[in-house]
Amino acid sequence: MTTSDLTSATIASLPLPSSVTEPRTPEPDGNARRKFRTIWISDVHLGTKGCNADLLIDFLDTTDSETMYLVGDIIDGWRLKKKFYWPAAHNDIVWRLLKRAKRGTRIVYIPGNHDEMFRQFTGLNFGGIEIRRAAFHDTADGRRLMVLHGDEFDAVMLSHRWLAFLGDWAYVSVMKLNHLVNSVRKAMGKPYWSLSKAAKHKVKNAVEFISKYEEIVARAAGERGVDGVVCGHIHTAEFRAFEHQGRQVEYWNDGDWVEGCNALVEYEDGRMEILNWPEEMKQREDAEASRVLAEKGDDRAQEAA
Ligand SMILES: [Mn+2]
Repeated sequence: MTTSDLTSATIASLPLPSSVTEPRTPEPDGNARRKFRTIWISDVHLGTKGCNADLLIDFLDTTDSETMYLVGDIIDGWRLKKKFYWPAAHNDIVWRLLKRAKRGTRIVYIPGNHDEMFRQFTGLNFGGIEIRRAAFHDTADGRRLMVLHGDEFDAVMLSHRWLAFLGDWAYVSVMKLNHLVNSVRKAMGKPYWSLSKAAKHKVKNAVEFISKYEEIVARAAGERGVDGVVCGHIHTAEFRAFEHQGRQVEYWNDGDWVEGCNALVEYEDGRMEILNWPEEMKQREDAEASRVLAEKGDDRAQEAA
């Protein structure tokens, strides 16, 4: 066969794998999507078993926005390097993001520490997805928000991380001690001694760590002179209002898709909200169930008439 035999018909008949052009789970048509001005998601950790890919696919299939920020740790390069794990659903997510950009959503990807290999491409554009080290977002009501992943503050948090480690060490020690003490108590015929005090100590340490992180990030935003900050990294969705030199500074964390499954959204008027996707799905299913029930009720009423 010469090259001239390679007509377009021959090329068209070549068996191309369908996964190249279409996702495993087909994308539903886009008319019924909830429209937002902006969507922020982060800490998806594609390439790990922890990623709740099906929930994220549901989120992507039922929402749309003018702008979308991918606020880091979208792909977990650290884990992928150790062990390759890439199910079809993870491909479907990448496919959907590229498709979204093609449909006209402005997508800004700010790599985090787990996908830092993409930071070298800062300023470039892949399939309509802009790669940035950080970004500034102007809300519809005129607030300026700094958008970054948030690992930038790890060095500042180091002393506090030691505190958290200490808490952990203390907890493990107390557990061991608790076991020993209770063996002795049991031998002496005495009842079990509660662990709750030690557990509370550990929880208190984690809460203090998160609280301190939020404070440090908000202060950095305040020093930059912006109205607020959007970040991810610590897998804890949160809104807090801080005061910095007599001005209000907003702290928004868009959460993660490993534990919480949250997204941060901005409505057309600039109002912002943290969505918990499992809750949103439940509300949608409940609404659907009551709609079906109401229809059945109507049918019965008609039958009776
Ligand atoms: Mn991170």
